[in-house]
This record gives sequence, structure tokens and C-alpha cells, in this order.
Amino acid sequence: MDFIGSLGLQQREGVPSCPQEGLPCPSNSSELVQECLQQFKVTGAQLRQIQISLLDSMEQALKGQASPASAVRMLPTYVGSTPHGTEQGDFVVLELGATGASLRVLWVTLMGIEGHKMEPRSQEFVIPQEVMLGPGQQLFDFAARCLSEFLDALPVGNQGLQLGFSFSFPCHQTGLDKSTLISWTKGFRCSGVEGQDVVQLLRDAIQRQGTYSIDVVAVVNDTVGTMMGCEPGVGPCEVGLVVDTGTNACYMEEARHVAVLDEDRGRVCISVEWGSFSDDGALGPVLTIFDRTLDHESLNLGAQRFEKMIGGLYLGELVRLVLAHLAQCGVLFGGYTSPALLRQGSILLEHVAEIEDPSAGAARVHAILQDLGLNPSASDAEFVQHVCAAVCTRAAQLCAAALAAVLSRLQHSREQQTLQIAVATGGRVFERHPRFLSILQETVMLLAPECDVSFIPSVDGGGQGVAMVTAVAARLAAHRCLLEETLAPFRLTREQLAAVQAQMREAMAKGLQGEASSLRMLPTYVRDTPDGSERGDFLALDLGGTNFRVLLVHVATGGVQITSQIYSIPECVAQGSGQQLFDHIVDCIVDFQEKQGLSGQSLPLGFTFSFPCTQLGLDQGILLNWTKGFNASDCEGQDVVCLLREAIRRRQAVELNVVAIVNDTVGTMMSCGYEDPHCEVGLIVGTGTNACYMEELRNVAIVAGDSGHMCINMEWGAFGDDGSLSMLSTRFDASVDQASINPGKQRFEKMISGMYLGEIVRHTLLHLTSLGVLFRGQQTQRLQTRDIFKTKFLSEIESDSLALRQVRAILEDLGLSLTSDDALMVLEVCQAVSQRAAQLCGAGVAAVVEKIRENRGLEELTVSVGVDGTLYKLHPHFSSLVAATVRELAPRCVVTFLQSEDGSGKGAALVTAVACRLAQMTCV
Ligand code: 0WK
Ligand code: BGC
Ligand code: BGC
Repeated sequence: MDFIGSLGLQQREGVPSCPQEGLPCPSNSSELVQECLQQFKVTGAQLRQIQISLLDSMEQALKGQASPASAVRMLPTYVGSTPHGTEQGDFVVLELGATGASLRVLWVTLMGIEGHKMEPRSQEFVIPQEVMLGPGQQLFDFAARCLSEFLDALPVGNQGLQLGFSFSFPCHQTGLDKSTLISWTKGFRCSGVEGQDVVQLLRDAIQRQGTYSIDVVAVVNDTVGTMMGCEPGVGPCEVGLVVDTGTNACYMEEARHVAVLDEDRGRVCISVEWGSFSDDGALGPVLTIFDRTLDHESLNLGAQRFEKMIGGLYLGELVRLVLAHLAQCGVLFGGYTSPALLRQGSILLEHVAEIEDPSAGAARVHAILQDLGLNPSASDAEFVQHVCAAVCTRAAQLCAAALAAVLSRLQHSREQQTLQIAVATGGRVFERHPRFLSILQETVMLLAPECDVSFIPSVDGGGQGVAMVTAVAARLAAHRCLLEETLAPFRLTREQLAAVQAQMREAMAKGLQGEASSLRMLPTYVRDTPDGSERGDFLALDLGGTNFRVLLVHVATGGVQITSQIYSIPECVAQGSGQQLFDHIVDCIVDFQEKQGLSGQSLPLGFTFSFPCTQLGLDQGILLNWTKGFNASDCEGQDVVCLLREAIRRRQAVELNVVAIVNDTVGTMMSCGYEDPHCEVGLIVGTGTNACYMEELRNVAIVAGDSGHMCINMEWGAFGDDGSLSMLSTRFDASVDQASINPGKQRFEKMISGMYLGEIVRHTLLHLTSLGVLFRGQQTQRLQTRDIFKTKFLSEIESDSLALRQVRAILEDLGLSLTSDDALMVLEVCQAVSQRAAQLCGAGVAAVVEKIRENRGLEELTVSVGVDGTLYKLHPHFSSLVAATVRELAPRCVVTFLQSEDGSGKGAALVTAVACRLAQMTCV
């Protein structure tokens, strides 16, 4: 269908026909011209309607509720701050898409001193039509060739170059250097690019070109480059507005309003992509038949409707369509239509700008129309100027309505009645069209009177701004490398974890044989898990975790009832004298008995004592050494049951019958074993960490007997104290160990448990701050304070919801001001430290369950592990990471992890109950 056809018109001799079906063909020509010009008139009400509807569409999109039909895209750009002016260095900038069929390469030197600027060197390259419409690889190869050609002319040698890629099309950005093209606009339609990461495509093309080592560190939309290129002196521009071949704007939105980002502080630059705004309700009334025709003929039918009324690529075409129509109607050029007038794209923005330029004068208008093969009369030339003015005035007014919507959004976003804002403008429509900016300013003042807007033309089309973003990206990329380098030792491979498993198996075997081993494999004299026939009331003590608890445990047919009370163990008591510690324990028992009305009763007591003890019997436990911050004197090497009994005697309290001393791992196994008979392993990951399991008695060298089982307390916290874990130990582990009260001891525990993870993170953050990667290198007193970064912070920070907000809240409480990038890095440090801890713990459990499976010569073992401990219970990912590691390293074991509900106090009571049951049987 030819052009005339597309207007739905038949070429009939001498008879003017009217495009709008059903519209009478007015007799006189000026009426027809007025009617055409009238179509481009947009009323204040219509502009306000567009402003309101566009604002509504923006806010829907921010909430992630955009209806695709009318949507502006509101794309986050990962630019979180306007430049501080300190950025410096040499950068290559490649601009593609801002100015239609050309790309530009720039060499920008940032001085890093506010206001100091070096004129960028640049070169423009025309992109052949077939490249704009051909395979994507061809376009990116073309860009890489232009880059080379540009750099060949510069003394750059083969230094590593950093490039900022200004890519002026709608993209989903997932990082400063990762951006997926949503759809082409503005005459581009290369295949194989939509849905692809354009940074990777450029990197591949530069690779193929192979002439320069260029690192593409940032991709930005041209509006962002325009905004960032704004002279800092003028006050930061917080809106970037481009009207070149296409049109779009970006602005600094409050991050908390951007649903796709889980950020609640700071601002983020949003590329509005208003070119795709097409709310028929708002746009319908201002769309003319010429707009519909232009859209029909365009490469992207039905898309970018708003852009096609404003962008420089389309203004000339709109004018041409009107002139061709009026010529067809015999109203212009004597009804003559030259081939050029009927050829799409023959009237360019430059033509329109010149025709409109009051200084151009009629002569220039004539010259342009004659170049189109027309022979205009004076009135024709005047009419043509009116048509150009009508088309461009509408474009400027519509652009103003859109900008007014952005200003209203800024007012809402900042809850401000009035707004003072600087808007950076870029693009040839601004540079070339004489009245575009003034019409835009006037209309914005009408539509957003409470906004005081200053328009700052961007000096070099945003090249400087792109270099700024690139400098920020380069800094962040460098920081990312340093972060990866710092965290790499925490990232354990499957091979390393399997090696830990194997080493643990070896140490277990040696420990069971009583040979030198960092795993003491302590017999606990618990030979059996409960069988449910236990009955009675028991007292239990639970010492060694976060809290000291005294419990009354009632075991009956219906199950177990527990009454307990938590008492604190002040640090001065935990690190005071043994006598003081045990007197404190007895004080708590007496207090509990009084409160529970048990005073005077001598109930059997089970004592969960969560420290390494050599047990000589169920009620005899020689403390080998304190751990977890306890260091009471005169206890190590002592039988703690005796110490307790002495304290009871000192208090002349009622005679308590201490029946059993158990490790918290054993208590936990017993407690869970009461519900699940498969539970044969106990695991604690709390303040400290440890595990026990039911071993074949025949394998326990130091305990007589070859049949049956005995629960072994592995004391795996000390695994690696013989240096066997040194290959995994990082400089931060060493710092934590050196600062601990038991340096060189409990090395495995110090990589896993709650008492230490916060400290490992703190030391890592201090290191990254000293490298300038975090907190702009500002060390703070608070962060240098021991134990100030609690391990529970890791659980909060790594919680899936609110991650970055938690980081902020926690770190600001520590007196640290941080950027969103800082927050992300702190989150990654926490993840690396906790992941390693969980994986090491998983490697340990895999070693234990594989041992049991092999003990029993089973193809497959089904076993349950009773678990307790704050870190395991509260950390959002710890338990799943442990389970995943066990599945990976012990595939022939089906392992169920049972979180103990009542703690090991219940377990201690059950051990006591079993002991009492066995004792009664022997008495009978
Ligand atoms: C609760 C148990 C207790 C154990 C503690 C370990 O009842 O025996 O010591 O868990 O976890 P933490 O309190 O150290 O986090
Ligand atoms: C693109 C935008 C760009 C604008 C101005 C539009 O066609 O979708 O990303 O900012 O043109 O170049
Ligand atoms: C102790 C173990 C205890 C573990 C968990 C370690 O420090 O040595 O006996 O089981 O902490 O509380």
C-alpha cells in the first residue's frame, strides 16, 4: 500500500479528498489547513490529563502493579548517588542509540576536583541502515571497530581501559554492568539482542575485535548520563531529560518507593521510559490521523506512541505527512506531491528546526522545500512554518506534561509541597530547535506552578556523566574484587569439605582407640536411649549454653512436663573461682525449689554440663578444660559432680541426689530420642558446638565390653587443635583465636559457633574498611570494639525479608554511616562466614552418620539427629545448609534433623530416669 493508500485516500484528479473519513472536504483551503493545525492543538486540560495519567502510571509501576497497556516502565538504574565530584581517571565512553543512526566514542578525563574539567575528545560514526536493522552481532562488531578506530588515534598504548556504555534503549538493569534489552526503539531493530545482556554482547564484540583490553564497567541510559553530567556547581541535577531522536527522562526516586528493590533508605535513579506511555484515555484525544499513520509505518507498530509525538526522529515525519496530505488535497504546492514529499523520513529534525527558526527566514524555508522537489509559493512556505510550529509546539507541550508528572512524583516522593529542582537537558531537539525549551518551560510552569525548575543543558550530551557513573562503577568493581579476594578463603569446595569429613573420621578412629587425636571421643556411660517406660519427677540443671536453667521434669505415661527457670551466670562468676560458680549454681537451685514448692524434697538430679569431661561413670565427670568464655578456677581436672555436691553441702541445702552428669549433646539426643527412637546423634550449634552419637561399644577401646552401644561425646569443638584445619583457617580466624581466652584451642568451634561468628565478621569488616572497600575507609571506634558485632546480627541480616534494611539499622546503631553498596557487602560477609560454619558442621555430621552406617555394615542408614543451640535454631539458612552438606557428603544416609524443643535439661532428666530405672531393676 503506497503512502496515499496508507492515508486511506484515493488519488483523484483535481478533487481534494479529506483524510478523516466522514469529514466533509471543506471548500476553502485555509479551512483545511486550520483544521489540520487544529489537530495538533493540545488544550491545558488535555495536558493536565496526560500529566495525571502518566503520574498514575509511574506510581503503579513503582509499586510493581503496572498494567502493561499504558505503562511507563520505571526501570531502576543502580545509580544511587549523584556524583561527589571526587571521581577521577581516564575513561572511554561509547554512546549508542542517543542520536539515532550514529554512535559516538569519547575519551573523558575526570579531574576529581570539583569544577575542574578537561574537554573530552570524541568522534562520531554513522551507523549504516543495514547495521541498525541487521543481526545484533553485526551492530556490536561495528561498535567495537569504531572503538578501535577511535583509540588508534590516541596514545593509549595497551593499558587496561575502562569503558562506560551509554545504551539509550529500555533495559532491565540488574547491576551497574548488567543490562538486558527489553525492546528496540528509534529505528533500531537488530535481531538476537532483545532479552540479552547488552554489556556481554559488547564485551564479546570487543573480544572478537581483539585490539584493545577494554573493561566495560558500567552501562547507563542516556538520560542518566545527562543527569550525572550536570555541573556539580549548579547544584546536583536530580532529573535527566533527553529529547533527541527519542525521548525519556530519569530522576532520583526514594529507594523505599521502588518495590523491586528491598531498600528503605537512600535514593535510586529511575529511568522512566515515558516513550512507551500510551494511555488511550489520555493520549487518545490528542492523537491525530498523522500520528496513527506514522505509527503504522514505523518499525515498532503500536509501541513508543508517546515518543512518536515528541522524539526528533518523528517530528520531521509528522510534518511530512501533514504536508503530503495538504498537497494531496490541493491546498499546498498547487496539489503537487514530489517523490521526496511522499518518501518516508525525507523531512528531518534539522529541516523542521530550520524552518521554524525565525532567523532562518522564508528563503531558507524555500530552499529546504525545493530540495524536496517542491516549488512552494510564499503562502505555502508560511503554511509549512505553521505546520512545523504546530507539530513542535505539541511535542514540547507533551514533553512538559510528562516532565510535570515527574516533578509531581518528586513532590509526592519527598512529601514536599514545593520543589526546587535542577533538570539536566540533553539531545539535539533541545540543541537545534529554537523554541522547544522555552515552550517546555512555559508549559511546565503552568502544569507544576509550585515547582521552581532550572534547566541545565548538559555540556557534552552526557559523556561526562557516563564517565562519572563509570568511575563510580570502576570503584565499586575494584571493591568487589577486593571483597571476593577477602571472602574467597571462606568459600569451601566440595573437595575441601570431603577432606574435613575424612580427617574427622580419622580423628574419631584415633580418639576411640585412645590415641592422640584432637577429638577426645569421651565415653558418656549412656548406653541406651529412653524406651518410654521412664517415670517420676526429676530436677535438672543446664549449664554451658547462653542461659543457665534449672528444671523440674515430670515424666509420666502422658509424656514429659517441664517447669524451668533461667538464671544468669555473670561473666565474673563464669571467670571467677570454681567455688563461687558452684555456690551460685546451688543458690539458683534453692531459689527454684522455693519457687516450685520443692524445698526439702530430694529429687534425683541430672546435670547437663556442657564442657569436655572425662566421665568415669554416669555421675562422675572430670572437667578437662573450660570452653565458651568460662574460666572458673580450680575446676579443670576436678570432678564437677563433686564440686556441685560440695557446694550443696556448703549451703546446708537439702541433700540433692546428683544421679547423672551429661553433656548437652547427650541431653539433646536423649530428649529427641524420647520422641524418635532413630535419634542416635546429638548436635549442638549454639554458643559452642559439639556432637555425640551412639557408638558400638566394641569400638570404644577405653570402656570394657564388646556388645551394645555407648554414647560418645566427641568434643568436636577441639577438632583441628592439632593444626589439621590450618589450611582452612583465615587471617580473621587467627585474629579471633588470638583474642580469645583459650588461644589455639577449640579451633573447629571457633569457625562454627555463635560465640565467634560475629567476631569473625567484625574482623573481616575491619579489614575491608582498612582497604577502603567499606564505609569509605572510615574506621570507627565502635567497630573496633570486641564482641560488638553479635552473632545474632548475622541471623537478622541474612533473614530473607528486609535484608538491607536490617544491615542499615544494625550498623547505624554501631555508629557507621553506610551506602547501599556497603550494606550489600556486609550482607555478603555475613553469608560467607555463616555458610562456611554450616558446611563445616555438615561435614562433621556426615562423618558421624557415615561412621554409624559403616559400624553396622549398612548399605543405607536411616538416622535422626537431635539438635539444639541458638545459632542452629535462629539463623535463617544454617540448618538447611547443614542438611544440604550432609546429603552431599553422606548420600547413603537418610538423616532427619529434630530440633529439640525442651533443651537438654529434659534429656538429662531422662538419663537420670533411665539410670534410676536401671538402678531399681538391679535392686529388685
Ligand atoms: C539449649 C540446651 C543447652 C545447650 C544450649 C546450646 O538446653 O544444654 O547448651 O541449647 O545452645 P546455646 O544456648 O549455646 O545457643
Ligand atoms: C529509549 C530510552 C532513551 C530515549 C532517549 C528512547 O527510545 O527507550 O531509553 O533514553 O529514547 O534516547
Ligand atoms: C563444649 C561442649 C559442648 C559444646 C556445646 C563446647 O564448647 O566443649 O562440651 O557440648 O560447647 O555447648
